[in-house]
Amino acid sequence: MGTATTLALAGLAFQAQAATEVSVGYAISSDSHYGAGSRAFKETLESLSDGAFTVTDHPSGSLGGERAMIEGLQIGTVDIVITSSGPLGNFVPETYVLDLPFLFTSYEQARCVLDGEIGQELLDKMGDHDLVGLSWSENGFRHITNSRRPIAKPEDVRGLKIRTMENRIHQQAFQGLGASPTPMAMPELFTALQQGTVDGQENPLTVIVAANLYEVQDQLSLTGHVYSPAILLGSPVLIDGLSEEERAWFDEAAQAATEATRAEVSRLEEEGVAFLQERGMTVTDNVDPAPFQEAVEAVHADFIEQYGDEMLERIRNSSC
Ligand code: EAX
Repeated sequence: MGTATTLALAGLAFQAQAATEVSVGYAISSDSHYGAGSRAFKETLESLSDGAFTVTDHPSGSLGGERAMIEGLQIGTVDIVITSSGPLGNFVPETYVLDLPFLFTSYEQARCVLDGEIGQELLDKMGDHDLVGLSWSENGFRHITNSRRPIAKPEDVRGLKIRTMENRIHQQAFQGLGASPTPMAMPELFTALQQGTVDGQENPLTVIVAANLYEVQDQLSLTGHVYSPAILLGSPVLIDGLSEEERAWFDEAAQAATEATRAEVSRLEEEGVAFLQERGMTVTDNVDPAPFQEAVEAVHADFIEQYGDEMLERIRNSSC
C-alpha cells in the first residue's frame, strides 16, 4: 500500500477516534469562583490533549449537591467535581481536621499548608475511599448571614436556625454557639432562606455573591469562623484508565483550575463586602473572634478525642 494511502487511512483512523468527554460538576453558578476553575480546567485539558478530551461544564447543582456528586464520583456517573470540603469528611474522615473553626488564620497559611506535604498526604488519602484527589482548591473564609438581627457576639447567634453543610464539625460548632444547626445541600439553600425554613447560613463572600443570597438575607456578620477548602476530585473509573501522559494533563489542568479559583476568591475578598452592601445587606464588620473561639472550643477537644491530634498539631506547628 502506497505511503499516501497509508497516511490517509491513519488520518481517518485518528479522526474516527472520538474525543473523550469529561464532565465537571459543582453546586454553585458558573459565574462563581468554581466556574472560573471549571473554565480553566477545560481550556488547559483540551489544549494539552489537542482535543482528545473535551470538557463539559455542569454548574448550579445540575449533577446534584456536593455530597451526591461525590457519591457519583465513586461509582463513575460523574467524572470531575469541584466541591468544598464540607461533605468530604463523610467519605474521608481524615479531612475533618481542615474544617475545625479558627484553625487557619489567613489565606496565605491555608494555601501554604494545602499546597505542601500535609495537603498532598490528604489528597493521597482519597484513593482509600474510591476517589482521586487531583488538587486542593479554595472556597474561602466563611461568614454568617441571617434575616433576623445583626450578629456581633456569640449570644446573637443563640436560637437562630442556621443552615450548615453536611459536616458534623460545623454542626457541632453551631450547637456550641446555641444555634439550631440544619445540615442541607447547597441547591436547597436559597429556597429554604426565602421561605424562612432557616433564619441564616454561613458561607464565604464568594458563595454569598454567586448564590445571590443577598436577595434573601439582610444581615452579614464577618465572623470568618472557619476557612473552607475546596478540592478537585476525580472518579477512579475515569482517572485509573488514563495513561501516564494523560494523567499529567489532568493534574496540570487541576492546578490551573485551582489558580483561577483562588484568584477569584482573592478578588471577592477585596470587592465582595461593598458589592453586598450596595445590594442592601447590613454588614457587621467589627466582630471580635475571641468570644466565638471560646464558644466553639469544645469542638477541638471532641475532635482530638475522636481522631487524635497528630495532623492538627502538624498543621499548627507547620512553618506555613
Ligand atoms: O462549595 O454548601 C456550601 O455551603 C458550600 O460552601 C458551597 O456549596 C460551595
